Amino acid sequence: MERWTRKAIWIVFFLLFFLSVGCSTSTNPVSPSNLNNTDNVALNHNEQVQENTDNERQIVVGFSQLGSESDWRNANTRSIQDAAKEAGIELLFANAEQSQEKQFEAIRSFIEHKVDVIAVSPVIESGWEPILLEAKQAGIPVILSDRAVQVSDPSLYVTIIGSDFYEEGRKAGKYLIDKMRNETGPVGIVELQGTFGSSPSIERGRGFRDVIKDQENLTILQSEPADFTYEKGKEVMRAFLKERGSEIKVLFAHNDDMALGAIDVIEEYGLRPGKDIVIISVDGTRKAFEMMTEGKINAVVECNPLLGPMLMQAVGEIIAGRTLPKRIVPPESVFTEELAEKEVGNRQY
Ligand code: GZL
Repeated sequence: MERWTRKAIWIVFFLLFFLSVGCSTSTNPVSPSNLNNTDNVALNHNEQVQENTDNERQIVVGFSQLGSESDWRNANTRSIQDAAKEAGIELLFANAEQSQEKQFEAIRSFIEHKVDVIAVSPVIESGWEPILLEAKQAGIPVILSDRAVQVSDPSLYVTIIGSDFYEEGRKAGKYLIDKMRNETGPVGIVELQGTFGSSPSIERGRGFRDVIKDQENLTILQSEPADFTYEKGKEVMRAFLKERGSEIKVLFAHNDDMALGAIDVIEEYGLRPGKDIVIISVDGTRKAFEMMTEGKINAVVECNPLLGPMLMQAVGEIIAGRTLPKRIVPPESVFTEELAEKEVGNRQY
């Protein structure tokens, strides 16, 4: 073989070698030193994903939704499904219908499927350490959507995208103090709690109590879980009226569906919701705004279910190997009956 031919072959070989090395190394913009160990999980996983993504593989997110108990929940599901589609992300969706065990099963199936990111809206706060450890050991980052978990090791999830439920409870309490500022007599309150053991129920109740605790005329007569549903709200409010009747001057409902159920039984009982019984609710669904325009609900503390775009943005940040804040809180407000007419047409859920 001619000398110059051999030289040409070597040159081509070295060119091909350096070209192949150059395009396969994924460069992460974030150095491992400034990541905590969850982010390291994300980083290690991202190197794998980065190589896959180089080959144009679609990102896959496994999402364990807790149920379909309320208008808020259904709007939350639609928002996440629509945002995944918009972002070109494949969403594996599992509805647990209020069962934590089904959420664990769904997460195990996501791990087996080797999804890129797991998102979960935890039905209750407790019991999450083991399954979140399984996800971490599999190198799959977890994002909490909507509700929180109680874990000793916060590195078990990358971030939580959800409302400040404690602040929502405080807003409800502040509204009530202002609403009752001219009331001298005792003001009996009943409270429809959400799902027992869930972070919104625990925190809304805590925030509400912290704000009203020094108001001598405000007394919580009864407080029971009603699972964030319309039917259970009717059932528990009916029991409250049977036991406490006209002592009840205020209802604090942890969500609109329970408030709507309570309104129906208050009217059956012969009292006027929003007048004989002041009603404060949480979420801000269109139905609640319609009740406010009719004067049957006095105030709604908004809780934003439209978390889909923020969730998919967070997925993108993780895949790119960037770190995220430990908490992402959506914008939300408080609406009173005076504002309802103007706002009802703007409601997206
Ligand atoms: C709050 C969410 C709650 C809503 C309810 O972020 O978890 O669950 O307030 C829903 O309507 O059922």
